[in-house]
Parts: sequence; structure tokens; C-alpha cells
Amino acid sequence: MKIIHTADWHLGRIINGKSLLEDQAYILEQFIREMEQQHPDVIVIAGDLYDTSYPNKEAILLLEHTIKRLNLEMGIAIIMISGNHDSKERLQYGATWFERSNLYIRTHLDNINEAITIGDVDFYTLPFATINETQQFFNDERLETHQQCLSKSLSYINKALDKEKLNILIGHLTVQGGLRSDSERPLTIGTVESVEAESFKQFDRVLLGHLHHPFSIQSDYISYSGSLLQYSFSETKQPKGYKCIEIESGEIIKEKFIPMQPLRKLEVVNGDYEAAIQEKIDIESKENYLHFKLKHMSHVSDPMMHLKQIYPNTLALTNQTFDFETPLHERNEEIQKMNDEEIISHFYEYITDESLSETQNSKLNSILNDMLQGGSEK
Ligand SMILES: [Mn+2]
Repeated sequence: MKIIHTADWHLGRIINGKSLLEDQAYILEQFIREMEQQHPDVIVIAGDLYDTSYPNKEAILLLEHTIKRLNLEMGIAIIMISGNHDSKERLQYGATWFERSNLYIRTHLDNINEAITIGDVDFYTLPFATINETQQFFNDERLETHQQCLSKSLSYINKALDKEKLNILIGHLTVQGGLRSDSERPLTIGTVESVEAESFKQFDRVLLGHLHHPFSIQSDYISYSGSLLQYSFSETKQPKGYKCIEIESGEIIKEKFIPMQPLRKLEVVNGDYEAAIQEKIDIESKENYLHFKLKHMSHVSDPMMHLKQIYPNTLALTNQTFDFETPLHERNEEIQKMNDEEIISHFYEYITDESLSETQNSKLNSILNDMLQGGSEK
């Protein structure tokens, strides 16, 4: 038996005003083609199918088209749960009809103790739930943390568990110690959102969504698939793809990460403004979505516009003329070695990218001298 694990598609995502729909359609087309080769028995999508609770119609059509190909045309069973970005009600639309076609959409806590049996495996679903929703569902106001909520849900599931079978949990949450990225919206503000890996020990395997790095956590039975694409500039070093789990006679025999190549990557470009404009800067691909971090551009008006004329997929620009990366104490040490004149001309250069002219210099010297002499009254 073969299970494909994916999550965090974030369909409809927009980064700095740029819609990624074309990139998402491209990668899903690739995913569909790979599924034709893989012939999995089931595809698990562990939450955040959409990027917002009100996805636009293009995003909805893309999801419908993808699921139709995989489920109706290729006959692959699909289990999907809602993540913190999805609207439970909207994602759940049609779920009872779709189950007839082995498309299982789970968005509420109501049926977390009902297994979905496919082949030798019992799948349990734990869609994302807020602390409030969990309190209401269990009618228990003492549940105040994500850990308490999870423990309560898991002990509820535990009563239904058939220990003789292979039990797999599908969830959307943060496991303690997991690597974070910028595009994962916090689950709650002001409460610790991570839960202990220990909590899941009644399961043979836990397939998760939410963290975007495919190797977010080191565990032999808990795993994140990672997101479909790079969704923030903090993810430029992360591989993206899906995971494939193979089971033989009730045992997991292997799990493999399979990378996919996107239409465009996210790339951070460091260097000099002038070099960028003259196309002499070190860049992987002009077509990538770019975040420029450039020096010597304080004198340029609207540098973003100039950059976009050459690199149309520029999404962000940071002025690196100001050195925020050297720690303050190191800069202070440097400054302490300078005399007043050097400090001022250094500062001037820092701001304007130009050195003081001779006239400015002599004016500066005379002012400094004046001050040294206690400010002679003229
Ligand atoms: Mn999420």
C-alpha cells in the first residue's frame, strides 16, 4: 500500500501583491503527473488547502480541477483536513456526497474518533481547532492550552482505536522543537502553540501540516510533508515536494521525500544597486521571485521601479546601505577609534553615499575648531 503525504497548498496565496496562482497550477499539474506514475492508494492533504478563509474563484477552481483529476479520473482516495487558514464550513461543502467517491473532507471535531479505513490502515483526522472550539466541543472550560486540547482530543480518539491495526493520525499543528518559517501564521496569540511529540505515541504514524519545512522535526514516526511551494523569503533554502510512505503486511517499510521543481523559486539577491541595474549581480534566475538587499541606493528615487523594469518578478527591496547586521557594540568600538571629524564624515558618507566636498570639509573643520575653543563669540 502506498500513501502520499502533502499539505499547505495555500491556494490563492499572494506575496507582496503578486498572485502565485500560475505557479500553483504549474506545480499541481506536475503533482498530478507524478501521481499517474506513483499510483498511490491514498493521498493525505494535511490542511491549509487555501491561503484564506475566503479564497477567490480561481483558487477554488484550481482545487476542484486537481481533486477531480486525482479522485474521479484516477480513482485515488483522498483524505483532507482543514488547517488554520481554511474556513471549516466552506472546505466542508459537499463532504457527505464526496465520501461516496472516497474523497474524505474532515473539518470538525465531531468525527475525530471515526476511522477512515483504507487497505490495512485506519486513518484518524484531527483538523485544526482553536482552543475555544475544543472547549465547546468537549464542554470543558478548563482546557486553556493547545497541549491540554490535544491531550483531550487524543484520549477521546484513543477509546476508538483498534490497536491491532496500523493507526495513522492526520493533523495540523506545531510540534515542540519544529523549525518555523515566516509564512506560517501563528495559531493563537499569547499562548504556547506547540505540543509535545510524546502525546502521539498511541499512533504508528503522524502525518502533519502547518510547518512548511519538510524536515521540520526529527522523529521516526512524526512527519511534516512541508508546503507545496516556497511561501516566504525565509523558505528559500527549503526543498519542496511531497512524501511517499509504503506499507507492507501492516508495517511501514519506507518513507521518502520526493522534491518537485517549481516554475519560479524565491530568491534573495545581495549586492550593489548599480551592479543590479547593469545586470552584473550574482543571480540564479531573472525569472525568480526576487528580494533585493542592496547597498548604495540612497540617492536613487524609486529604485523599485528601475529594478522591476529589468527584473519583472521583483517582490521586495531592502536598502542595505544602513548596516543593521553588524552588532551595535562592534560599530561602537569602531566609532570610538575615530576622531570627531572622521565620525561626521563617515556618517555623511553613510547617508548620502558620497564623501564630503573640500568646502564642506573646511567648514566642518572650522566649526569643530570653534567648538574646541569653547565657542568664541563673534
Ligand atoms: Mn497552517
